[in-house]
Amino acid sequence: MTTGERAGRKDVDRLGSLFLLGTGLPFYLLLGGNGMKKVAVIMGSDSDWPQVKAACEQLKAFSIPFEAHIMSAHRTPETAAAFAKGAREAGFGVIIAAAGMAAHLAGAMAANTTLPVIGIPMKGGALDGLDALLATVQMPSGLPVATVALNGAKNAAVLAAQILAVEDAALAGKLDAARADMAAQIAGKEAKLQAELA
Ligand code: RP5
Repeated sequence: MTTGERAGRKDVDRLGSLFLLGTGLPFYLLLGGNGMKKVAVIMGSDSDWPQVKAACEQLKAFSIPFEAHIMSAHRTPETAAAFAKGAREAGFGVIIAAAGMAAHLAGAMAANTTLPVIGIPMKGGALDGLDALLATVQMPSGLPVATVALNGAKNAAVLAAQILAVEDAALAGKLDAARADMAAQIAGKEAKLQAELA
């Protein structure tokens, strides 16, 4: 295991400790949740965590309650299917699923729930993620997976927030504020460029 993988594993362990602290009310208080639906962040391996943690950071920034778990469409198929089948009942509103190579995790989640599923194809392996991208995005008709870019963990979290914000005006306000921040940053960069050209 590389140093990066070890660091990622520690973060996953710390997240695991958070879940132990409270699967109910204390967990919501800890992450600033307000009763809104939770987001599930599922990854196929701990080797995905260094990239996937950006989704968790973005969810935290929006104060969206979430759980992160490692489960695999191939290595732990029963666990993954059971999680997806019980996700709505467990209070989840969106599932994010990240996997690389023969990336069937998001599709396996979608096969077992009608909650919206967002797939993150992970870069890596002999084909450097093209295989994961196609496996995640090319779902059969009637079973969609909303697929973000390779390693697009942050966008997966933003899309999950946008889905939850359909019924949550406060969260919609946070999304508007984030857009305004982005526009202000671009305006600053444009001003800097024009100053340099003048
Ligand atoms: C996928 O295989 C995982 O999601 C990961 O992206 C990839 C490699 O997994 P490890 O061999 O590093 O556990 O299932």
